[in-house]
Amino acid sequence: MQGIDVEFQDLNLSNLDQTQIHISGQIQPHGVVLILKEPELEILQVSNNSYKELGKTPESLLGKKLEELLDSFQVETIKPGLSDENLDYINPTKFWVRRNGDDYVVFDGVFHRNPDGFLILELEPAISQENIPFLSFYHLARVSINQLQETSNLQEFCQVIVTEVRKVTGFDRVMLYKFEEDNHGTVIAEEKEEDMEPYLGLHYPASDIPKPARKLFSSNYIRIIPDAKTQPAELFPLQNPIIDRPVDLTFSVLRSASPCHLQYLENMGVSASLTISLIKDGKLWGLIACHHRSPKYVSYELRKACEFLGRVIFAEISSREETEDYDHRMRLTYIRSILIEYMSEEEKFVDGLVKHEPNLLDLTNATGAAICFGGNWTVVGKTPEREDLNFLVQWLQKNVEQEVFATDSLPSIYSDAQRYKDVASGLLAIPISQRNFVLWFRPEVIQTVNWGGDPSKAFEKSHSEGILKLSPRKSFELWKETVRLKSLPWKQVEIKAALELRKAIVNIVLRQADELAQLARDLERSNAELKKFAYVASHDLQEPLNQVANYVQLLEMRYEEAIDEDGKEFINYAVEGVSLMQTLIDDVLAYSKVDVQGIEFELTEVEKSLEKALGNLRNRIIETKAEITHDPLPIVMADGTQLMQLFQNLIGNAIKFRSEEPPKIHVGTKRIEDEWLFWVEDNGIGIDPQFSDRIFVIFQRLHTREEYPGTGMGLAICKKIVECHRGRIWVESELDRGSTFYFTIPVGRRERIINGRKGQNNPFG
Ligand code: BLA
Repeated sequence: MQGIDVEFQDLNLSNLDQTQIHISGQIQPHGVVLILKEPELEILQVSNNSYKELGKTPESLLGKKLEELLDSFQVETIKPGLSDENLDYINPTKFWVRRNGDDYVVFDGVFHRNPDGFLILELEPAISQENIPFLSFYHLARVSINQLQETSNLQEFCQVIVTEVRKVTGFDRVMLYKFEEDNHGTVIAEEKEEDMEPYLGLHYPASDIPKPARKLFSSNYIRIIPDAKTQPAELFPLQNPIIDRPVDLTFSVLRSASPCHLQYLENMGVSASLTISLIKDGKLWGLIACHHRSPKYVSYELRKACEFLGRVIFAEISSREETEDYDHRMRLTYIRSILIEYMSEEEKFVDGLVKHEPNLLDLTNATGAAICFGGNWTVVGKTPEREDLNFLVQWLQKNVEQEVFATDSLPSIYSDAQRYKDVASGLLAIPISQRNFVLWFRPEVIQTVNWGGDPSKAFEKSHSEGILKLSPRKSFELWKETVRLKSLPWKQVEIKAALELRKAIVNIVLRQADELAQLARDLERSNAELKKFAYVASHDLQEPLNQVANYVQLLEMRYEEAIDEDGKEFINYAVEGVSLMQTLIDDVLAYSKVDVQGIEFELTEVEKSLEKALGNLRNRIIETKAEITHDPLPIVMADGTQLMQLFQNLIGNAIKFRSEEPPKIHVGTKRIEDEWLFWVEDNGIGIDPQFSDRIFVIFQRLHTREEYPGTGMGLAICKKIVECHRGRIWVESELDRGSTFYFTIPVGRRERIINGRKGQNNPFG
């Protein structure tokens, strides 16, 4: 609201919201209010216009019983009705009051019990000329409802309501006033005298009908001000003698409207008004507001008929609104179910939301959408730049706690968004978890809103006798506002659809996390089993194996004479078997020992590891006349012993699977981005490419043991070593053309260095 400084604005609004209009003690002077004590119906308070209306001074009535005013015959007829909770059955009752001699006045008497527990009788002069015979509720409602059923849309329907209400009440102007989300309101249908200025389509600020007033309308469905210009009457005494304070007049039909509102009506040129509340789902949805330029009295029956009409008709409005929503809702439900299906079919559920038709955009009728998941953005349609998205998410993390957040004016609450208002003036967001979000966007749509008077000057302040007084604006002339930085609003069904999608995503993410955890558990279990096996192998198998070896040797020594050639051959087989088993056990042990936790990362000179491996292979190198060369080798973060074992296995294989020629082996290296690539190239027998994956699998052999001895564990161990260093290993080869084994080792990363046990003075930091 421009033109009003913040402090003053706050002061005003809180004033507006605290006015206690229901306990003012003031009533409209065309009727008389009596506060009664039950069961004797003693008069505790009476409005101070009693002499004018009833010919009796307030003082003369206090402490008297009701029958002294109305005579006992009339009171006896209503007494049975008063014993009922629901006083509607006796409302209204016609009462004859003798003013003077034979001067009788007829009143419509209406009873209610107020929140303090008092019985309140309100007497309004009966209006005989309004006693239209065809005016039964049934007739009124039937005519109107028949009309209503012929209308096809909500707009037309609202128009029929105002036409019908105007027809039966004769007000100069009848409007349907609908409250918006922020409590400001719009006239959505109007029927009026031709010479009056139209209010149709105009918006009115929330402060025109302050919160206490709106609250009252939710319990009191119909209110009349027949003459806004009269001076109110007051209850006498003002304080109720039993509770020592003014009584609550919430449900009173004669309660005087607040001076502010009376001024409002005067400024609008209105003398009489009738207002009917329209309640949907327990909330004030709107009002039927009737204006008359001159004073106008409306009988209790007619008012009730209008209230009835309002309720019946409004039930129909609600159900129409819902049907209009229904088709949209069904379509969104359908889209959601398809998205869920896509999500569960895709490997990454996010792809399911954007790759197909319909996609995320269709779910909320957005022009852009972005998903932040696991630190990555996936976008569809028009969205802000990644960098802007990152900042936006940070802002959401700080400011949004609920499961769904929607705004049609992001730039007005997050100023950064002004730069990209053309794609994201509207934002609908669902947090999936602390860091993961789905966001939908809508562009700015510049709109013109027509206000009934300048909304920034909705009311004025004035000081009289040191008291701050608020008065409504004088001019209700059309005031055009250009609204910028706003998108079309998100509909409730769309927000709900987003919320439903959130549930589905959360389920999918949870399920995937569950599957991952299960995989990790399986892996851990198989590792544990392997370790257990290795332990058993090394201890339990070793014992009997030693025993077999020892006894076979003993047999050979002691019975050398007795055993023939065949027997010796058999013993040899047994010894070979034992030694093969020994190697197998050693290899399985070696394999099981390679695991991430066991790795000692440190700065390792690769050359040193290679040299050690060559040292271990010395005999075989000499035997086979192998020629081994290498590039200058780097320093890497690795476990030196395992690196040595890796080279030993790879070079050992190159020698073992040599061709006719003496082996020529080269160890090469090259830095590729943040990895070191190493290779061991030989001129051996090569490997058929179809087996290039199989050779790395535990216990897999391509050749018989007779051709090439070994357990088939070597390359499996190599693979495990490389993988524990977060690298990859593969082979490129062709039969008879030699093989090249490649593997990578990532260059040392900072976190690894910091977490590493011995890596304090590291050159890669
Ligand atoms: C009440 N204000 C109302 C009511 C309406 C409006 C319909 C209910 C009237 C009733 O219950 O009989 C406003 N009337 C409108 C609007 C249109 C219309 C928007 O015809 C549009 C066509 N109002 C102000 C300011 C104050 C204020 C500045 O503008 C307070 C300082 C107060 N309005 C106010 C109060 C009531 C009210 C207190 C309740 C009246 C009462 O029941 O006592």
